[in-house]
Amino acid sequence: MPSAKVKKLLGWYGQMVLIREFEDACDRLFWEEKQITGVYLHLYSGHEAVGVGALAALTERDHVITAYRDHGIALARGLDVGACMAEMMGRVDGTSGGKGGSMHLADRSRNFWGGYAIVGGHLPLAVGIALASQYRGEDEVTLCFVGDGATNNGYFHESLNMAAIWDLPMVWLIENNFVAMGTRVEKHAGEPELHKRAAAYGMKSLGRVDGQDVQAVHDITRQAVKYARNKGPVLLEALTYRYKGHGVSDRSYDQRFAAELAEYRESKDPIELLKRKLLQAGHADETSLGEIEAVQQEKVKEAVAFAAASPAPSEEHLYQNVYVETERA
Ligand SMILES: Cc1ncc(C[n+]2csc(CCOP(=O)(O)OP(=O)(O)O)c2C)c(N)n1
Repeated sequence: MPSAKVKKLLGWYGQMVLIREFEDACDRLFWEEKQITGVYLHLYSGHEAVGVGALAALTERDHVITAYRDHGIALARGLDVGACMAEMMGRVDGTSGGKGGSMHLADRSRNFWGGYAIVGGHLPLAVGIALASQYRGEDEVTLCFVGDGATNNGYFHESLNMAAIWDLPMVWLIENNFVAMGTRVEKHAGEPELHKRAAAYGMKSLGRVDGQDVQAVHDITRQAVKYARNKGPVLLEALTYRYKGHGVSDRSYDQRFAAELAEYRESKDPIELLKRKLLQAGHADETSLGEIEAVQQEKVKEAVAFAAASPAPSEEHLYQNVYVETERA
């Protein structure tokens, strides 16, 4: 029987493979099979260790919110794979009834608040969620993922400032993949060491972590969550790498960043790094990891079949969740 620690690592391996497989399927469903349509599809491939490592540091009662690169975070939070895929395809069984699409996965039952398209727009919402926890005296932490580009948005300043002055129980986790659409962090940020921004708000910073190392991300996020639960907000920065273009409309990323992409894929891939660690420590062999991979591939296959069989929302759905129904006195 594997120890609890090994079980945890194997679980993370499975989650990371699930995310990679899910994103590969989305890519295929968009470009080849044309079952995912529209102009927005931002894949999480390459970032897996950040989402998986960080979310493993939360309890179920904690809250999670992110931007539009949300598939991997939704899956790591345990959202139903079929419902996520149905949302991608705009089907009624999707997490948002098929009306949100790729950028708007959400599930209140898991305290996963989405999925937001406006850069930085979810940061004030994160403050609101954490303020509600504090106001109600609930022992909950809000984890907010932030893109490197989003740190230059006015929302970032206002939200971190408010979190600091109100001592809100929150963790701000910057996923620095070095590029905002196509602009490198050194070109878009006056201070490219983004974790240093905490100083401007008198906020606790835990500095930078290697976002390709799932264990390292987990350890530092655990520390951050503990601090946030007892003392107040924390900022930390994970260095990671995006394998695909900004979204499906970004067609030249592969050529522009070819050398760096190859380097990450060959020697810094988060899944391969964990695989190597498991093999070297004798915690797993190729066969047992292959079995885990096959289970995740099957899950994605079933999710695609489930989504394909789900109908599109009807005209009546168009009017649902638009206005709050209230009783008139
Ligand atoms: C307020 C606003 N400005 C601009 C955009 C267009 N836009 C979409 S994503 C993006 C870049 C954000 O990059 P980053 O925060 O680093 O996230 P990443 O895509 O790397 O995950 C921009 C400028 C937008 N959606 N919202």
